[in-house]
Amino acid sequence: MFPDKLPILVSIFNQINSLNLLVRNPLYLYLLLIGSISSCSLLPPEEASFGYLEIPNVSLQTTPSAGYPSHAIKDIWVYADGEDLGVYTVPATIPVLSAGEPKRFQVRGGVKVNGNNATSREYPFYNEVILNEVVGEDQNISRNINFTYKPEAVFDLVEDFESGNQFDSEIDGDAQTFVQRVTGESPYGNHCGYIHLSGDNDAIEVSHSASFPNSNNKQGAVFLEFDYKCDEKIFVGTILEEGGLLVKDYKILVTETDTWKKFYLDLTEEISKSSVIKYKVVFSSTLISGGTEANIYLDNIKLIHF
Ligand SMILES: [Ca+2]
Ligand SMILES: [Ca+2]
Repeated sequence: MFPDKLPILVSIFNQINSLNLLVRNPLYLYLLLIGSISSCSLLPPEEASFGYLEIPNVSLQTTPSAGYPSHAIKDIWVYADGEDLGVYTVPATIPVLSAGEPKRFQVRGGVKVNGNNATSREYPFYNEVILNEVVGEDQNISRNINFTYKPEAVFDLVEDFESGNQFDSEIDGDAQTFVQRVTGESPYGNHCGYIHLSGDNDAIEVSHSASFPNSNNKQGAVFLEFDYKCDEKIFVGTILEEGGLLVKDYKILVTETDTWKKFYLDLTEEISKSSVIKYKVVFSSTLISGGTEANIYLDNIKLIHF
């Protein structure tokens, strides 16, 4: 490839020697640039050699302290030797230029945040996966990706309802509405949390027992993950201790779904503030007028920061 480009390089070098002319005459610089661009485009197209890196599937592996490995990694962010190759929906086929050369691929997990399905974000708590590969010309290399949580990720809360239930802090004042552990309803293990609303017991507002000190948070990203299935809307927010006051604020409304989904709620702005002394998260739901009952299932509620 290089010998073919040599005449072009020599030509550009000769033209750069006419620097005085360039400085005096911007039109000449413009013509030179146009000429150089056209010269490059004259290279025969067969010089570009492609191979393909295929990622058919991604998974998540967790240690026991990080709970059940449920995830909703829909996309991957891919880099090769530090160069951004773009965002690809899984299963992904990534064209790789300069086939035949060893490359170091960095693959990062992308998720939809705050219910916004239009954009993907690199999830800050998943390790990137490194693949050192030589993708030959016209070759397809297939690799499944197994993500893990970063060791520096701190889990304030991992509630999988398998051996208990930390969401027992009653706020709404109606003891008949609460999170109960149920069996056989969750695809993630044997148990999940269940909220039933009906009749006069039409509202729930509930939090977990422990409040977490912000002194333990490096004030980077903070996310709440949870799996859910519900036939009534759920509000999710924070209860923050700031300046001697408890401030409750709802951040997001989660809509109904008849299949289990995973939500990634970004609480960085709310919790990673120096004014926050302690924090909790809060779930709430109210039966819409005319509704007779609501069924809300929750599992794998994880509150994570650095
Ligand atoms: Ca569970
Ligand atoms: Ca209640």
